[in-house]
Amino acid sequence: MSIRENLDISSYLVVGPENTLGRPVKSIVSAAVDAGFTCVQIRSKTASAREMIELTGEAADVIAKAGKSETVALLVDDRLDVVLAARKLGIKVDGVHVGQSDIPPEICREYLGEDAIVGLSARSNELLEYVANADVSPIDYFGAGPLHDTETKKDLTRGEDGNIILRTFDELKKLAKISPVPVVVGGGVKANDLPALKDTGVGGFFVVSAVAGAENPRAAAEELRSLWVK
Ligand code: TZP
Ligand code: MG
Repeated sequence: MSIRENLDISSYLVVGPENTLGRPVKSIVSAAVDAGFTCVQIRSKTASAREMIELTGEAADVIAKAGKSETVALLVDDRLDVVLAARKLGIKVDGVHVGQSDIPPEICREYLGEDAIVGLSARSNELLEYVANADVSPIDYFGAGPLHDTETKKDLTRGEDGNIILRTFDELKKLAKISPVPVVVGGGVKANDLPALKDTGVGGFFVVSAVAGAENPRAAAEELRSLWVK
């Protein structure tokens, strides 16, 4: 079975060099993978293409050394070019995650092929209506958020009142019911959110700071993972 068919978005680490308090990205990836995280996304708004390729290669090595290349998916945020270049260099990278203003998912699918994973951030305003009507044929999952305000993403969508649009657990419950593809939720997610988040029926959580910014990333990842699977 391909990793696409095996896709498990239940515990999803998003990480780049700006999130790790100076520690190597690969050490954070290693902590999460050992703790049982199921997806890793390399995301950086500061790294060059070359650095992104290198970080992706390091993450792929960590996942391979853990014997999890067929079960833990490795994606890159935004950068279809980085995924294509990494693949050319022989790096096992499984797909791309794009947002509403990035390369359209159907184009990512065309370049990456049927076995790749393509994730899409759902629109923030009128989320339920958007997801109910979206063409999900090129994508494997929706990312939705934020649950809370977060320093990690600066361009969060604001409503007419000027406040950041946050997701409620009620809304996520409805979203989980109507979405034709699994939904992974993030944005300020911490361990104490997980019981209620799991109750909504969504497919999983994604975190940056709760692991990459933790004093002990391994212990933090283990706590998050065990709260999700219990
Ligand atoms: N997309 C929506 S919120 C977010 C992304 C990438 C950042 C989440 O980071 P954190 O540190 O877990 O709040
Ligand atoms: Mg993006």
